[in-house]
Amino acid sequence: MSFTNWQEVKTYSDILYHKADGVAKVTINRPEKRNAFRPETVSQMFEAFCDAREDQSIGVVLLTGAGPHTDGKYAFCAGGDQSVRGPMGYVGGDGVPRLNVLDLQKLIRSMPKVVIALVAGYAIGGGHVLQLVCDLTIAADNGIFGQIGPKMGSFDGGFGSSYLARIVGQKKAREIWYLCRQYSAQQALDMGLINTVVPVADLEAEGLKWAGEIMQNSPLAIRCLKSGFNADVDGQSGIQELAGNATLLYYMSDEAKEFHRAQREKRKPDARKFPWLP
Ligand code: S0N
Repeated sequence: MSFTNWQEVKTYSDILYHKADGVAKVTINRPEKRNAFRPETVSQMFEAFCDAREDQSIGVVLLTGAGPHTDGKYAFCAGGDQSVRGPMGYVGGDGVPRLNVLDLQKLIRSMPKVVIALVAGYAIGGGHVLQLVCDLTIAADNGIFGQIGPKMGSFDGGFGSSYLARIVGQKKAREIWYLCRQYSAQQALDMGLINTVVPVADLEAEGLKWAGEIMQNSPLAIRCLKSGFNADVDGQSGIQELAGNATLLYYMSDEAKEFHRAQREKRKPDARKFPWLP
C-alpha cells in the first residue's frame, strides 16, 4: 500500500482524517501541544471514528499523532489539554466542561473494526489510555509510555487502570500509576503493553502492513473476536456487543429468514426444516 493513496475525508481544525484501500487514518494534529486533546479535538475524533465505523469499506483504523514538531520531538498524545482544564472538566469553545474522551474510549473499544495505535514519541496520561484502548499498538523506537495523573491532579480509574491491569497485570499497572515513570518502547513491549517496535521512519508502513494482513481476513470473524475479547472485561455492555453479533449472524441464517417470512406471510413457520444441533 502506498503512502500517497491517502484521500482526505474532511478538513478539521484539530485532526487529520484520511482513507485509503479499506484503511482510515485519524491523526491528532496539535504537535505544538504534543498532540494534547481539548474537547473539540475529541469531538472531531469521535466524528471521524463514527464515520469509519459506518463505512462498510473500512476494516482498520490507524490512530496516530502528527509530528515531529518544529523542535524535532514526536508525540502520539500528551493527554488532556491542561490549558483548558477547569474545575469541572475540559472546557471547549462553548464554555461547557466535559470529559468527552471517555466516550471516545468506549467507541474505539466497541466499534467492530480493528483500531491500531501508531505511537511515535510521547503517549502520556489520557494519551496513553488512548493507545491502551486500541486493539493493537505499534510503537516507534522513540515511543515513551506513561501515566502522570497523580503528579498533576488527575487519574483515570476506568479503562486507564482496570483495563491496564488486564493487559500488564496488577503489580505492573499499580507501578505505572503510583510511580508515574516513563517507559521506553522496548520496556512497553517487554511488559506486553504494545505489540511491536519499529524504527520511527517505518511506523506508518508497518501499520499499513498489519492493516493489509487484517483486511485479507474474515470481517465477521474479526468482528466476533473483538466482541469476544471485550465481553470478558466490559460487563453487561460487553455481553450486549457479543449478543448483538449473535443476533446479526442469526438474522443471516435460513432459519431466521423462514421465521421472519412466515410472520410477514401470516402462516406457520416450517420449524421442522431446521435441526436442533447437538
Ligand atoms: C509530554 C511531555 C512529557 C513532553 O515533554 P517535553 O518534550 O519536554 O515538552 P514540553 O516542553 O513539556 O511541551 C511542549 C509544549 O506542549 C505543551 N503541552 C504538552 N503537554 C500538554 C498538555 N497535556 N496540555 C497542554 N499543553 C501541553 C507544553 O505546554 C509546551 O507548550 P509551550 O512551549 O507553549 O509551553 C510533557 O509535555 C508533559 O508532561 N506534558 C503534560 C502531560 C499531562 O499532564 N497530561 C495530562 C494528563 N492527564 C490526562 O490526560 C487526563 C485526561 C483524561 O483523559 C482523564 C480521563 C479519565 C478520567 C480523568 C481524566 C482527567 O482529565 O483527569
